[in-house]
Amino acid sequence: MFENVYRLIQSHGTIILHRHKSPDGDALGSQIGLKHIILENWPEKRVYMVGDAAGRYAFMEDSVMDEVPDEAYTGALAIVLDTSAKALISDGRWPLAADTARIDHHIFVEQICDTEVTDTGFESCCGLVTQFAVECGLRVPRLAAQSLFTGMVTDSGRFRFDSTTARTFRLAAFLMEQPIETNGLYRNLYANDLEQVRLKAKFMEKIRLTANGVAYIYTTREEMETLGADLFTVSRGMVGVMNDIKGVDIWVNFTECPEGVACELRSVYQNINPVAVKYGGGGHQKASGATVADRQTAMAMLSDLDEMAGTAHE
Ligand SMILES: [Mn+2]
Repeated sequence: MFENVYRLIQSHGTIILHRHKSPDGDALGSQIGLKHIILENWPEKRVYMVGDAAGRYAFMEDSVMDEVPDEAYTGALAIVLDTSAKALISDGRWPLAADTARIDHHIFVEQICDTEVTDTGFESCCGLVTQFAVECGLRVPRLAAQSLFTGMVTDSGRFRFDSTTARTFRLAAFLMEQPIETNGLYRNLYANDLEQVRLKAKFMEKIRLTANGVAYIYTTREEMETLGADLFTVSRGMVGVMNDIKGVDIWVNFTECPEGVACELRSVYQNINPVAVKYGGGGHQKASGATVADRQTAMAMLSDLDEMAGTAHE
């Protein structure tokens, strides 16, 4: 599957690694991981990582991006990782490279590079990069293994999401041949600020249930002003307080915002995406979002979800 990518890497002295904007653990993990696999196996090559800053993943080792002049792209190979669309690539200079390649696990949107390896059967792009190393018999040094493992963990919800397969564990086991530090990794990923823990406690108190057991939280604009937290922190950040409640298989977080009401929908078994789409939103089968005009529309969405919860999923 990776013969062409292997040949491209082998035939270029300079390789510049791109990934999507606002990087997550998988984007950075595949970038850092591939960099150190290349350097370990071809020490004479120059490998650069470009893109916006690591943000909340700045704890990852070697996650500071390189300052690369335009001239570096002349004759170089650019590899785009973990990105499904051109508009999402961080650092738009990738077409300046002599050759381009992409490794990705998202649903196919468009062709971006001359050579592409995309496979939605992988839980993460890090899984694909690990598969590349295994298939090509490349050495994977500790730092590469640590980075790739991080991306596998974050994109698979710590090996919990449906995308997790036997292969995921085989590749994770291969990476764990290296001395990966998991305790510190999980601490960095899951430890919250005390302030955030207190905010979560407030939101747990706000959980309500519909007749058929859909959990929901509704936060008004007045409450938002008192909380002093931004929309993302409340809407995306607090929907998780309804995770893992026995008997609750569908839940939704409503947050009033200047555009109306932000809705974050989640489910364990059922496909709630059509409900999000019906109200002008989108996303995935078990995690979707929409912004509706007002409280009344939000409540109409809630009753649609309640109706769905009333029908057995088996
Ligand atoms: Mn990914």
